[in-house]
Parts: sequence; structure tokens; C-alpha cells
Amino acid sequence: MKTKNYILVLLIAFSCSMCNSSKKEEKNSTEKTSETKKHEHATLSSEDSLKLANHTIEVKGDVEFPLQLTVDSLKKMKVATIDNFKILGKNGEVKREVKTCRGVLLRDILEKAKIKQEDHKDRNFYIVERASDNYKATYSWAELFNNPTGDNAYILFEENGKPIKNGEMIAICKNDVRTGPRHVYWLKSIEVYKVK
Ligand SMILES: Nc1nc2c(c(=O)[nH]1)N[C@H]1C(S)=C(S)[C@@H](COP(=O)(O)O)O[C@H]1N2
Ligand SMILES: [Mo]
Repeated sequence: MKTKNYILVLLIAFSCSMCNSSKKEEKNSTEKTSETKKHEHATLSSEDSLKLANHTIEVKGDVEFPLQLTVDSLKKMKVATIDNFKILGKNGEVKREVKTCRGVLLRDILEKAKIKQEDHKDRNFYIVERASDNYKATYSWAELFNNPTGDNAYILFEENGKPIKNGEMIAICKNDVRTGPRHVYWLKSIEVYKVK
């Protein structure tokens, strides 16, 4: 009799704990779904992707010479070729690999637009690369002008000898550990702001 009760209690306890853990899983999975909804594009048609593409990117904010950049104007600047560029997602998985692409250093663009610095100690700026879907990547002045990252942040206009598909220009940072986050397609503007 005693052992029977004991087994019964154990069974109830076990089923309760199962109940809780399945509830937890449920919660996690709903959280995941809303996160996916917020950050991922459920396979856009090429038509919809075209709507988000821009012919020009605007360089604006705290700059002396605001610019309107096009693929043609980038081609007139110092062009670099980047080979075997891998786009790595947040878990390090390879999302896409590009055999060869061409682009211009973000630093060269900012030098052309000339950041409004009062003196040499006026270095606390941040640079935002913004896309038409409002996806954004951010750099600091020091990363671009006083760090090897400056030699690795590009605005691309060509992939495998062809125009880029997801917008005419894309931003990348070659030396990021995960290259996905600062890979900005449908690029729309490069914005310079001073830290207040
Ligand atoms: N404009 C724009 N660029 C973006 C994104 C986005 O949602 N919008 N997603 C980023 C993320 S999270 C990653 S990992 C890479 C690759 O994303 P993909 O899986 O959409 O190709 O692009 C990045 N660039
Ligand atoms: Mo990502």
C-alpha cells in the first residue's frame, strides 16, 4: 500500500514537471516567432525587393559636403576588389558566399564628404548605414579613421561582375567576426552624427 502511494506521488510530480517544461518550450517558441517576424524578410519577391532598392545613397548629417552617390560616382573613386566574401549569420553559419565583388572604402566616402570636426580632438562621431527597410549598421569614428576596420568597411556596387541584386549598393565590413550584421543591403543613406 505504502509503495503504491509513493509511486502515485512520484507519477503526479513527474507529470507536473513535464507540464511546466512544455509550457516553457511553448513560450520560447512564440518568442522566437515574433523575433523572426521582426527581423527577417519572409522571401520577398524580386519585385518587392526592387521597391526597396535605391539609385542613390545620401551622405548626410555632420558633413561639410553632403553627397548623393550612385554606382557611377563610386566607379570614379578608388575601387577595390574583394574576393571570396562570406556572409556569416549570428550563429556563424555561412548565409552566402560571393566569389568576387567591387566597391569603395567607406572611409574614402567620408573623407570626400568631410566630417565637420572643430579640431583634432573632435573625434566622437558615429556613422550609421541605413537601408530602405530601416535596417541599420553603425561605426564609430575611431573604427574607421584609427583602426584596421577602416581598411575593411566597403560600399559595394558589383558582385561577380554584375550589378548587385538587393539594392544597387551594399555595405559590408570584411573583418567583422560575423559579417551578416554589418552587411546592409538596400542601402539608402550614410549618416554622420556627433555624440552629444
Ligand atoms: N536592409 C537589410 N539588410 C540586412 C538585413 C535586413 O533585414 N535588411 N538583415 C541582415 C542580417 S541579420 C544578415 S545575417 C545578413 C544576411 O541576411 P539574409 O539572410 O537576409 O541574406 O544581412 C543583413 N542585412
Ligand atoms: Mo542575421
